[in-house]
Amino acid sequence: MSSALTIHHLRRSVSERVVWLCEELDIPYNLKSYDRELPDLAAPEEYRKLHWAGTAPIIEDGGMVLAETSAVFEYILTKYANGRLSLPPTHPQYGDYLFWLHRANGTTQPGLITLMFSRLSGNSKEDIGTRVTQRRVDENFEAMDARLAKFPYLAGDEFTAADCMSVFSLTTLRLFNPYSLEPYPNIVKYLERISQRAAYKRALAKGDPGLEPVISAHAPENTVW
Ligand SMILES: N[C@@H](CCC(=O)N[C@@H](CS)C(=O)NCC(=O)O)C(=O)O
Repeated sequence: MSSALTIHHLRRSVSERVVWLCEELDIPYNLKSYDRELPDLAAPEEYRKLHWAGTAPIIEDGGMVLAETSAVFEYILTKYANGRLSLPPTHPQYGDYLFWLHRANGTTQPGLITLMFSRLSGNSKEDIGTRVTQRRVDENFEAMDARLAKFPYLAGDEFTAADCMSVFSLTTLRLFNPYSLEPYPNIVKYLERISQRAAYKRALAKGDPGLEPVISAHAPENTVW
């Protein structure tokens, strides 16, 4: 079915989150998928021409072209969700919802990417940037694990867009930065629950056919680099 909304999805990338969000919302969209290119696993030129940012995700809606996951999420949630997958300001867990929604792209994902490039550059784990980032990432996972010991989802009792924002950094990203989740049993149980969601399965099947959800506690061995 043709729709006004098009998701330009770079396979094995954060744009997986947008495909999943639309599947959870059950809204119609056109999916255009692209592969990364060697040697840097960058988006292809065709993709980079869509928006000056050149990074996934990019969506089009009517004549509008939008990049940056947080902006894309806000756009889709505001325009198409009719209140679904977010909590209203009157909800007691509204603050938690906002925190985890924004924590994903504000801190978790940039921290993990910094560690990935640090490792690929051969930096010592004792370099100040690596050391400080590793501490922040560890603290982040400890807090996330403690949260998920008390609640089934990051916002709390309900599955929300905060989960759709956060899961990539815990799963597919580990193909690029293969870290272990063994110290965080509640995160691992959470990923098991997430992987059972029909919309998550559909999103991976459509956007990244053949990709097994990276939900095991140990660091994956079949990495991309
Ligand atoms: N903060 C940005 C980060 C986007 C980003 O770095 N996307 C990566 C995929 S995980 C990308 O497009 N890489 C390919 C490239 O830089 O050419 C967002 O969430 O939209």
